[in-house]
Amino acid sequence: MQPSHNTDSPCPFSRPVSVPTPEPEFNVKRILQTLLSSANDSTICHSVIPEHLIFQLISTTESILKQQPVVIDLAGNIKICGDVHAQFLDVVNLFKRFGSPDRENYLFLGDIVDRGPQSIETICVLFCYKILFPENFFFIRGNHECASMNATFGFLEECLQFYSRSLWEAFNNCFSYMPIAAVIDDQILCVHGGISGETTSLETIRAIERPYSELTSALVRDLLWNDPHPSMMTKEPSISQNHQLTVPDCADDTVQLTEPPQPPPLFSRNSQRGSSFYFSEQALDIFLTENNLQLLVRAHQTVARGFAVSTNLKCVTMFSAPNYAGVCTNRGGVMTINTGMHCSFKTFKSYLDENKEPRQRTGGSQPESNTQTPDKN
Ligand SMILES: [Mn+2]
Repeated sequence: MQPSHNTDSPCPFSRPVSVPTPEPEFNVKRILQTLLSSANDSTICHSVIPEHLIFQLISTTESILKQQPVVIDLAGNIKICGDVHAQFLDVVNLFKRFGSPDRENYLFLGDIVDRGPQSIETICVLFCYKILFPENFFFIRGNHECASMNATFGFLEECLQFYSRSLWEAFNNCFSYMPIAAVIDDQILCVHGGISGETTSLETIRAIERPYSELTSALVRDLLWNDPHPSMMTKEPSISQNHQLTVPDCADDTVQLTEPPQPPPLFSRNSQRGSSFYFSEQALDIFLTENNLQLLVRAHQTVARGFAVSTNLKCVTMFSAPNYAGVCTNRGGVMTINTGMHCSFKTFKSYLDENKEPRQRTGGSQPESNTQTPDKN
């Protein structure tokens, strides 16, 4: 399929991806249209896609993921989104507001499922776009694209309620082939969590073999789970609809930093999350320098403005689930990287914020409300 993008493909793969010849009934455009139409209703529509077609969405997506590397190299001209956490209406709204994936290039930084009300519809829409535009639409894996997490935080429950356990298992098998990182124009590293104390080499990350699991690899777990040390995220830029940050022009940053008495160690235990680590500004400097990179873009943490820039301008956190879990007042953020590595940020309110009418549920019995404390993304 030839995408109608008005920009060059962000994916400089030498070989085009081949999409398997679909069975006659398996019409991805029609499935996508059904999903998008269901978001127009005033009700939450579950089960709008028959299960056998979702199995085909999964197997087709998986075959594409297997043809692309575990670290994807992309060109500029791309929009980057953080966690969306099953907030299907907000994802559809995001595409309406910032451009449909049939025209714009996208990279989602994982945590697509769990927490919110519509994991299945959200991941299916992203899989449809991946199949339709395999070299222009991308996502990497978050810690919730792991069975150990999504068995507990909503996805399994939704699969059992509206489909089956075997569908949940097929999704998770597919997730184990998701890329774990992206590199944009050889300058910007994108992961869900952060860098790892296991390696300072991007080549080691490129060598991760699939299928892979966070349960068997400390490196994978770190990339999915780690956070920047709080000392480097204390200054957020003043909020605006279109904050401008030029990368890599960091040389004349004139912010006066008060040095803490003891800089944090390169990696330290994150007592809030329990089993993951903070990486320090110095650790990030070492990783970026050794790999000739300028910037880390990651997700994984709720940030009030939808995006947060570190004090040294070398770490950006994106979060794209506005009004997260219905209990936070945060906005969602979208980062745009243009050619020339010019980065800009835009924010958006939640669909529910703009449409105050509460939605009714159809398509199955009432699921239990999802009110887990949204502290661990
Ligand atoms: Mn996360």
